[in-house]
Amino acid sequence: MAIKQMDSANKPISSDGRTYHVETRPGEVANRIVTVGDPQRARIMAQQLDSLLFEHSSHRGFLTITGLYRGLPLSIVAIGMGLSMMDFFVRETRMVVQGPLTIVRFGSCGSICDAKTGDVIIADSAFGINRNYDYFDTHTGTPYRLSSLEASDSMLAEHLVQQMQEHRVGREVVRGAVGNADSFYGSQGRTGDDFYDDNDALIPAIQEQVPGAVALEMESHMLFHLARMSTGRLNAQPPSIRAACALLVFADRSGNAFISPEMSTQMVIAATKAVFDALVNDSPTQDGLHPSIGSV
Ligand code: R1P
Ligand code: URA
Repeated sequence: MAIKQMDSANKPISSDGRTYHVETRPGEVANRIVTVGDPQRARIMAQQLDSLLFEHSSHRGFLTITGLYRGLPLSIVAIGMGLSMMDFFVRETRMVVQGPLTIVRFGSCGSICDAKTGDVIIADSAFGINRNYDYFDTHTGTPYRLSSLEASDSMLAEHLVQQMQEHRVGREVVRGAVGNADSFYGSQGRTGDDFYDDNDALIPAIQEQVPGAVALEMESHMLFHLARMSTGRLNAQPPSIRAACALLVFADRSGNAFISPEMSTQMVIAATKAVFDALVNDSPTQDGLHPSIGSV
């Protein structure tokens, strides 16, 4: 798609009403959203919607698919990877959807607890793991900074646990705190000789400093933080966004194992209805799709 003229620098919206990066506009995105990293995962999940209403791939790599599930509008948005992509997605989606938003991140992670590949992790909370750039010059402080915990929406997380168990997804459903790293490599404690990362002690430090830390990934803390900040002003109530996160264990960091492509696809297929059902069984949200949206 050709890049469109934007109407402002503060909140760029194109002449046809689309946000600059995600490229959706009012009426195209549902109040219930599943966000994933991998667009292929979004397409596999979309096959379990009852009908498709809308699909758009943005020039910056966001894929939005909206359809009906059990008669209710539901969107799946693939965002790619990392904190910035989650930030673009949450903020630009907030610009185009009216009323409360309920967002479930359905992603993959590396386990730093007993959970093995094929298990499911539900985040009760998330914390940030950020590279301390100054440390690499000054050697003062620590090479990585851990933030305090940011809670998920407890009711939504509970629905995810129940649905994963009801749909018998994975061997075990494990709950705990998820570390949201700013890299797949250095700040998740992956070691090697190409870069100076000083991260040999990172995973043990996380396990010591964050009791209940179960997994590492790259978006959940940003999602939970923005959800809590979705009040607009300090201490205003209530937030307009509620968020939770379900993760498939792709990497077992203590056992040094990685999931097979076949098993990861099977698990996505098995978990899709659990994630959808958790969203539609959650407290009713306003349904704000534009009536002009037809079938795709
Ligand atoms: C890294 O491989 C990616 O996988 C995880 C991480 O958070 C990161 O985005 O999640 P997704 O599978 O949802 O992308
Ligand atoms: N995603 C991550 O961010 N880390 C892992 O180890 C596996 C998936």
